[in-house]
Amino acid sequence: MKKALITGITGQDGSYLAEFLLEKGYEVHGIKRRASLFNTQRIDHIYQDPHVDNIRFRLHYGDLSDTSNLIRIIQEVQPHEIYNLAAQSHVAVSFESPEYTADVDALGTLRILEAIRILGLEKKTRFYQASTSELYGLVQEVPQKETTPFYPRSPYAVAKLYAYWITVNYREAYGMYACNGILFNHESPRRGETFVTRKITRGLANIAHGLESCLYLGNMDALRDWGHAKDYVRMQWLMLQQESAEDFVIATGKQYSVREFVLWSAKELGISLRFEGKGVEERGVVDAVEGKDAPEVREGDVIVRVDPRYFRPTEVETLLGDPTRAKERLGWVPEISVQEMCAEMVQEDLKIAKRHALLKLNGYEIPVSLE
Ligand code: NDP
Ligand code: GDR
Repeated sequence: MKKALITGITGQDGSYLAEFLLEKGYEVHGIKRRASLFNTQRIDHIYQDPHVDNIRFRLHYGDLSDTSNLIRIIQEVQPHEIYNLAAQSHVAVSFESPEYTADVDALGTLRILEAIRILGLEKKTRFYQASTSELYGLVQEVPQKETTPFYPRSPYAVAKLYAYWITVNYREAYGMYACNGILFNHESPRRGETFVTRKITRGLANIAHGLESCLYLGNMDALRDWGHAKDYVRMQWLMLQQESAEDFVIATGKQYSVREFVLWSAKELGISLRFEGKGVEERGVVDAVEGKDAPEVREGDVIVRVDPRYFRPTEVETLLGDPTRAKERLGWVPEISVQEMCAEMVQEDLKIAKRHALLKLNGYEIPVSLE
């Protein structure tokens, strides 16, 4: 039986990848950080009781900043495949915590590669590194492909640049099967609440149910190439099944603005939005409300405002990927469109908002944070 070790298993991608590998018959091991709360919501449905025999899913406490811990876990598990998905993954937060981001996202990757080498697993263990379209930052070519020069624009992207190159270096220096998936933004109902798509679907669903009154956003002109996380984890696995390790851009090849994502979400909720003004004056106005899913929004309410607090010191204005190589060599094409994904996210957040609204109606106050 093949064994996989996933760092970042409690995150969006980690949870989908774990599901995918379990379905493929793998024994799946995951590294989970110790936290004061369980923090396993995304994987609770696949959790298996460790007291039972022959389970195929195990969690290990660990942290990418802890070398000895990583060596011990990798020695214990002896994985055929390691998927390094753990990271301080929020670009804006990386400006607040640049050193921590570098430690985890850059050196964390080095620590795993070194552990593989120290343990003499270079020929046994295949390594996948979660690289990112943020490497392109200030874009040098449109669309971005594997050969496009990098120009990182945040401490997060600079840390990931180190991780990208150290992965390439270990492949070349030690003959390891180590590769980078340069993934463009991918989202899902399991997306962290502070990334823009989820912030929008969650915020508007809450507004529709009277739980919040206004959604505050930063740069709504930012352009992104958004895909669905389920499509992207399939590719992460495919990248480790090839004859030799190669780096791939994974994207949809289509680009939309944050503003468009707001409009699709509002439409799915039956709210008609109109934007007015420029910059911080920009407003979203409710024209009309249709359908019973949006009972609390009144005509004329301002429900979207720009808050410069969410602007970044250096912004990545536009990203558009060219997935031709992945299509040709891996036979990979995304199956879920961004509009379908947006609708799915809105519907899932509506369910949560409805539950919260019901609790509120019965006297239980739910704190809602839209950071
Ligand atoms: P998430 O933020 O949802 O998940 C990150 C995971 O990393 C969580 O499980 C988190 O644990 C864990 N983690 C954070 N810090 C540490 C640490 N010090 N030690 C161990 N684990 C840690 O990210 P995604 O699932 O969206 O992304 C997965 C990877 O892909 C990340 O590396 C990200 O940078 C990269 N990426 C993501 C893209 C996207 O659009 N989603 C695009 C391109 C790259 P906890 O739950 O405890 O916080
Ligand atoms: P990104 O994703 O920075 O591309 O990184 P995010 O969803 O945070 O931002 C996308 C764009 O939206 C703009 N934006 C806002 N962003 C947030 N978070 N909150 C806001 O209120 C807001 N308003 C506008 C941003 O300025 C940006 O231009 C994600 C992460 O998953 C990384 O880990 C990953 O590497 C890249 O995608 C590819």
